[in-house]
Amino acid sequence: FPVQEVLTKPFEGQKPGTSGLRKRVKVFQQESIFDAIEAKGSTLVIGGDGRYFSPETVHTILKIGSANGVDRFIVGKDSILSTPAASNIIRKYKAYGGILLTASHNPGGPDNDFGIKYNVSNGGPAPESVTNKIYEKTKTIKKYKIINAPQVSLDTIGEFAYGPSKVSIIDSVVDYRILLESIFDFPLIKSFLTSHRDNYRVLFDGLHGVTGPYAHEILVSALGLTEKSVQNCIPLPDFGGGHPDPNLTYAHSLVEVVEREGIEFGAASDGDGDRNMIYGKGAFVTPSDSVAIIAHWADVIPYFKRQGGVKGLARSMPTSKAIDLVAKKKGLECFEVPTGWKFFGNLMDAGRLSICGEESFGTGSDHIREKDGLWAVIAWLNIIAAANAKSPNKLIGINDILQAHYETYGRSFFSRYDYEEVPSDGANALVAHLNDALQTGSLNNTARSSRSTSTKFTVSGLYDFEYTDPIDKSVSSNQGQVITFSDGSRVVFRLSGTGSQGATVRMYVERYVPPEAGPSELRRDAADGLKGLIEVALELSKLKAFLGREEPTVIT
Ligand code: VG1
Ligand code: CO
Repeated sequence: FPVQEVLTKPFEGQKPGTSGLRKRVKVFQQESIFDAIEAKGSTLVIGGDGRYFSPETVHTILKIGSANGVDRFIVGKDSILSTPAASNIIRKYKAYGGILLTASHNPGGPDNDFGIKYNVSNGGPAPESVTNKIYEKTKTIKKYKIINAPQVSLDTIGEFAYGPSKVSIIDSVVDYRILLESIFDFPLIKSFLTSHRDNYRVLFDGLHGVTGPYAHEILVSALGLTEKSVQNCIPLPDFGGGHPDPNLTYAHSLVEVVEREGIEFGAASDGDGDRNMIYGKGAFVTPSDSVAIIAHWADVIPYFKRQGGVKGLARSMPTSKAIDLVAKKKGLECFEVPTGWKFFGNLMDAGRLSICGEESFGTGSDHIREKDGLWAVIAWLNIIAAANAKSPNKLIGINDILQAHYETYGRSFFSRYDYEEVPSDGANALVAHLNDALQTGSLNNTARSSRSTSTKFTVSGLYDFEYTDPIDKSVSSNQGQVITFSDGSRVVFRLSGTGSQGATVRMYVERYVPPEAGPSELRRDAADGLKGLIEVALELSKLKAFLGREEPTVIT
């Protein structure tokens, strides 16, 4: 297998975003990962969500990686490894890094998206120092090395020589099951679910993403649920034409069945398995609450007991401050990082962070270095089983857990408006408008009343979020513009870093209501509780005029 050098040229627009590089399949070119890392003599993990173009890309990576001196490739069978499973494999087998073929929840297929995430040896997404280096190489690349090896089959578990390297095809799910079994109280969950087969039903929807086989293994094989408790659990290259994003808009296949059959506990995950949604009949858990609740209940999860308790908590900046209140009550450190899981890794590696989350349906802990969809689902089942063990006479469900939480901590009403694929000019003008207000202070102390609710909101400040990593002191600027109000409410504007077409603007709104407000206030519908603030935010930002959009594409 002689190594050949192939001439090439730089391609534009290869800068990895919030979580890897995402492009339409048709424009996906090549990446310069191997020029930016020291792969020689190393072990690399390869996997992904099984989307269209994945097997072809695995072969390309094997050929280029081998020519660059990679010693061993650990590849998920059929090129499948969920993002959390891959993070676990990298850590468990002490690999140098991993290449994940996924564009997460973006639709797949020949006319949709493909993507590449590169993870480093702690199992987490490459930090900006690494992605910047890769990006620099994409701008100057002139040639790459490749060996001319024949295609190998990815569908049989086993080990074989590949040019100068070795390839191990591994079972995609077994290590992950072992991991979750070591974290949660499986016997407790299993006994609760088996004794409530008829009045506490579970439904998991894989949305034809990568999580299906994992969910089947854990819910059916390990926890003893019936086949009826999982649906859409066969990974498909185009996700069955769907949009594998676990929220109330895109996961309608779950919402429909949960509502129709009155299922008590429903859940879904995204294309690559790192996101989750918890949704039972009439009970939606907003991700910002979900992570706060898991943190509150952490002592029923054996993993955290074994660790000697929870070390610290964290959230991404736009995520609601519900978790901050749990941290305060428990006397724990709480960090606010920019959007993107890569910012949690250093804190975890330094032993200062155990549980964290993002409003975008990402929840996780330091058991790996990625957000973890099924981890969150099983965490919730563990909490529900534990709560019921303490309540022999009344069945405790999702809503009971939520209401009890609000009564203790108060409630942070939270919502996100996404304006997808808007013209870049409009998005930039919106950013400029807010920057101007920031510099001149023109919005400070302006009071606006919402027309429909007549609640008054007074601007108390406006800033551009910048983060200094407490561990390596690296600085990330321009991570979102925040307007704060005198009642503690806040609105955040951010440009998405994961889109593949045009610009996507996200507006995040948060309003806190203390426990004293009483049950009827605390129980309000989120849209209702936020109505006034949203009106004021849209007016102050002039968003509709800048973006030329009346309504957002998605509301979560
Ligand atoms: C979005 C989310 C962010 C998340 C990222 C990757 O990024 O807002 O919270 O970490 O997706 O998730 P952005 O830049 O578009 O807002 V995944 O499951 O798509 O890897
Ligand atoms: Co994802």
